[in-house]
Amino acid sequence: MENFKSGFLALVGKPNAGKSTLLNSLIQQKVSIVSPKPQTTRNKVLGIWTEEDCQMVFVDMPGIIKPKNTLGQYMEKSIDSGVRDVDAIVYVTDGHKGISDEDIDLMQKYGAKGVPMVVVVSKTDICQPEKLMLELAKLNDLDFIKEIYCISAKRNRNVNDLKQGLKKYLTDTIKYFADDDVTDKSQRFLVTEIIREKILLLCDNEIPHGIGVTLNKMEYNKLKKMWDIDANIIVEKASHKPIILGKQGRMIKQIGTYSRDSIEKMLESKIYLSLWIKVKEDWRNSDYMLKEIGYDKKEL
Ligand SMILES: Nc1nc2c(ncn2[C@@H]2O[C@H](COP(=O)(O)OP(=O)(O)OP(=O)(O)O)[C@@H](O)[C@H]2O)c(=O)[nH]1
Ligand SMILES: [Mg+2]
Repeated sequence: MENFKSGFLALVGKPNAGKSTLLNSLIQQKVSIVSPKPQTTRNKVLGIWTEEDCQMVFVDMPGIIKPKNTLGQYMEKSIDSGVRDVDAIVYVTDGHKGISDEDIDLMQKYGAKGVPMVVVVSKTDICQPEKLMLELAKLNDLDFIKEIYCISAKRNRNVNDLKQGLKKYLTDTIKYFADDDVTDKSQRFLVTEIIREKILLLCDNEIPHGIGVTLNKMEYNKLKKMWDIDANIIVEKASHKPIILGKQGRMIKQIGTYSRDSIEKMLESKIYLSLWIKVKEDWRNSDYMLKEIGYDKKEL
């Protein structure tokens, strides 16, 4: 089609800024997991929005942190490769928490890459308007910022304006994905992410950060008309196992119930879910385990 425009738009920012919530809101589908805990997203997740005359590929990134282990280093590399060759960088900041010096430094770092930068101030539904004005004043001298949008992804406020506004940055004419594609991730990946999301939601301490989820089996049982899913929850210390298990198995049961609910909605089918807890000491520094959760050294 003539005048067809396409391109990649990267969502970057500190952990917990609201990038994944924004991604889901932009494409009106849940493909990236969201939680109140920082460092929820670990892998780059694409969210694809296709219209008759354009295709926008949003790249949701892990929040930017100083790496503490091999997983952290992979996450950092994946952000650096993710902002390469994009048409615009969308820097997301949490308007409620406020724009920090670190945010400004990161905007300067990514703004210096020669790629247009758009700043999104998120969570305006919980910001006081007067405070928001003060926050925005911090951006006054940053000439490299092309535009600023104040949005609430949770309430879908201004998200469409942002999407329309981003269309002007698209530079390609190729249709990268089929009309009905919403993400580059497989259903298998999404299943493991949903389970991790529920653990992040239900466990209220540091343990969720040391957790990985892998699949042993995901098969459709034609006779029973349901998916049979068997997954491992990997913990990095033996002492974490009883916490995930909970008193009389209550925690793992709840993780299972919540996960099943969300996975059934995604697959639009009944599922049978088995969860196992496995201890793999220091797995966040193991290349083998990192490959299992989708980080292949060769692809970075
Ligand atoms: N009130 C409000 N909360 C929001 C909004 N957007 C995101 N949140 C909440 O902020 C928290 C973090 O959201 P995420 O989308 O997971 O943040 P993220 O930037 O992807 O975080 P990482 O993946 O850790 O980098 C969650 O509890 C969200 O529900 C918003 O517009 N309004
Ligand atoms: Mg995220």
